[in-house]
Amino acid sequence: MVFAMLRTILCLALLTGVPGIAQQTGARDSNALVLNHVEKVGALANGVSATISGAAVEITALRPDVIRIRTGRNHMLPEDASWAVLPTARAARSEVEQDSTREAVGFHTAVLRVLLDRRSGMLRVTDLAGHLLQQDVRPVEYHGSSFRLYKSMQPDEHFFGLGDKTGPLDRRNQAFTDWNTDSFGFQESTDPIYKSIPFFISFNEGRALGVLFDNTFRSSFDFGKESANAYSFGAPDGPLDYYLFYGPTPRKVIETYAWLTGPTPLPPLWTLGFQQSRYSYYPESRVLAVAARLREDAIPADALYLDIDYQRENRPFTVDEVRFPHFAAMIQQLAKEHFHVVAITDLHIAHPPGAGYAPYDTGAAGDHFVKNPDGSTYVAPVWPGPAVFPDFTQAQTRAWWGTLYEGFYKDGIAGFWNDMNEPAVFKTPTKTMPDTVQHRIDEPGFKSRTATHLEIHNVFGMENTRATYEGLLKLKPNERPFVLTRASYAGGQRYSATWTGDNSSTWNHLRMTTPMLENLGLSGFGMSGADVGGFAGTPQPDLLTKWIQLAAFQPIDRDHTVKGSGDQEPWAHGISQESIRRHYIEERYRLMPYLYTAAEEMSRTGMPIVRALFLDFPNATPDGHPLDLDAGGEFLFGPDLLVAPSPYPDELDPYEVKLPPGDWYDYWTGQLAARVKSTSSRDAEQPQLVTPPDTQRTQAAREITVPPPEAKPLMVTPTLETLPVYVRGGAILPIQPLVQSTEDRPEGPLSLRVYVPEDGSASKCGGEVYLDDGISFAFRSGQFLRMSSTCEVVGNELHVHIGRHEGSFQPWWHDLRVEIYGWRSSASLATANNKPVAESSSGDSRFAFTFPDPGTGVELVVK
Ligand code: NBV
Repeated sequence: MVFAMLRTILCLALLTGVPGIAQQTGARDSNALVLNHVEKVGALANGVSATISGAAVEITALRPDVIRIRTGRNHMLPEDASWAVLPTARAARSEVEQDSTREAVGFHTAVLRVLLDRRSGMLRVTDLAGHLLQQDVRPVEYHGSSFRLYKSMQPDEHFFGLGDKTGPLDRRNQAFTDWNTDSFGFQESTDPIYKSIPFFISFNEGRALGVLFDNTFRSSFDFGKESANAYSFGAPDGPLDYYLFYGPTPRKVIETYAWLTGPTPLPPLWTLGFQQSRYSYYPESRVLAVAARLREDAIPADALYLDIDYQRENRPFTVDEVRFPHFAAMIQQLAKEHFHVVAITDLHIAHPPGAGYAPYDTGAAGDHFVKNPDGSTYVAPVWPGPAVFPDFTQAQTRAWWGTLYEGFYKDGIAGFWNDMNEPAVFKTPTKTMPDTVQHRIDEPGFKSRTATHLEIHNVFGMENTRATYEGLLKLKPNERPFVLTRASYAGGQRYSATWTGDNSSTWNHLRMTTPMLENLGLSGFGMSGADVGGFAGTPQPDLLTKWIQLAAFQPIDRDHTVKGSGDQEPWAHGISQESIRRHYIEERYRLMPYLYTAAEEMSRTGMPIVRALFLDFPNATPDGHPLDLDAGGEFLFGPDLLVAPSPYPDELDPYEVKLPPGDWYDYWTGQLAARVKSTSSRDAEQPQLVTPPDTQRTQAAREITVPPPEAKPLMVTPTLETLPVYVRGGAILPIQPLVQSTEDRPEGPLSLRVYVPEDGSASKCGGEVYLDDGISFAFRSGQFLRMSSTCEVVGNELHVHIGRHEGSFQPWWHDLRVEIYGWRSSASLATANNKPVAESSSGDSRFAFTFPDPGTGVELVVK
């Protein structure tokens, strides 16, 4: 005790020697501690340890490109524990070379150099070429349990991530708080909202660094709002524990984040279909009528949602048998029509003791509910009235929660929706539990202990979804669970897909959808969507149409709306609107092989389906700034499609589309839309548009003279019917015949659309298709199909090499139809494995050849 006091006095004395810090930390704060005096250092095989101003510090390399920094007051490192980071990643070790000198303590790996200045305690991280990646601008400061880290911010440094927080894609000049919050009616500046994902990417001069600040308390981030040349993050309590991981490409950072926190699992195929929801469809006859209308109107669809009104008195895991007298039969009926039903199962369990309500009775018997500080059960009002809340941070409580799904899962409900799990509580100004509520922790790495709600709040939703996911897995071990959540934390993508919560039926919310989904994707949640048409309010007809168009290119495509709003199904507002909407939903189904292949890539690498442009094109500008900053609401959908909605969707004024370097084809017409040249041989190149689409519309790519006389911007004039989509030259897109549900077997060939790249080289032309049964884990034991293709211009010939089928899964197709775009118009002769094939059709912009797929590979040569 005396020792601690002396140390504090010593620290305060030292403060006076550091200009500026004394005022900022408040010299009268007896609990303040500035980590500016390196007292002891030790070399570790994988890093360094130090004592700085009485605090224990450990900096270690998990891999050559990943370092972890942990600090704790009073000579004690925080627990080596995490809800976010996988135990395998935390246990990883990489040997380092020590670099300590008289001035600095540090080490380097094969990728990174880490230096801790002995005089100031400040940390500097560079790559081995000396590029600055992160640098403290002030020593770490504690005030009691709270602390904050200040890092220098470069003039052109940009920040991405933090999940679906509102505002522009780039987080620079803004500040955010992580505190999961039920935010009905949120707007563009509302913060915090539902999720806390304390992970961001710094992107500076084309180099990306990932930062995961693994602290579940009410953390906050400031990206240059407080100070023009610093960004900062901190928390009021909890561990100072963060990970830095280097790209330099943003793709690498994303892949490393997936290594640290786990990728999104491969979703069931049906979850990529169109989903129709409302708060709430009831009674039973209405649900069946919606299903029937979707089929009658030939609007492809895969899922229907049951919101809270299917339950008896809003009690989770019950069914209102007056509204749904034949619940199980209804689900089976819908299954026959190839609809999957997703049911909401909120976490708040009704609290009617002695009423024979099994979820409460079994939960109370097992002591599974969170408590007040005096040991009594915490009871608070939510949908069912007085409710209790499972203690999801305990393994045995999660196991019990999982058993509650048994009946519904057996009835055939295909997916489950975990809403209100911030957790939302009614009739309280904080909209959640009191800070003092007690949670019990039972988790490897953590001591078994109780924690207050302040620590658990932000992971409560994620642990709710974990309990659901793991419970479903236990009930049907060979079926991929589908869980949709509103709240979560870093790593929550392992258990659930997510949506952006209660958005509104306004044009601005349509516009906000894209940056929200892009940042979610950059933050691990690649399986995400926003309520199509908007939740609060009723969309105008054109707004719903534009929204359905955009959502056809979102990972989760779910039309959903609030109670009492006007109709929001695709047929609302008459036949002409419906037919535009149908056309886009149909296109999503044609693209299903492409979309599912992108989802499979995501499940291995973490690369999201909706991607910010800088993720795939980090060097598209001369100064390395992200191209997205110039490109309005554009985004990539999978690796090869670029969607370019109007940045002002409610206006029909022409707008400029900025495309990354390369050839870009109009997805709808197949014609070359633009050839964007890189202007220098440097890596960081300024894209320059050289092929205005209007002058070259009918010509195939290879006939275009390069360079054309002048660079004109690609201007697009929006109409209600159109959403510009471009295909990357060099892509080979897999497309299937139209179906009404992912359960229907497509009839006809698999089409491979080959978009010949300008230089025709095989290295730039390729594509893949992945397929499996869409539902089980059989793919893990080889029952999948992967087929890779490339194309190459060889003299006057185009060679399309279609790879053999890898894996044992039998596809639905027998024939392949290769469509070729951007090839000279006289082509009509082709051979497949040396046998002549007739041209099956040709149009303005394409030639097509259909032939059997032997599964062992095909060499198609077009002359
Ligand atoms: O369960 C009802 C709604 C649901 O439809 C919505 O998607 C959630 O975000 N839920 C919120 C509860 C209250 C909404 C006002």
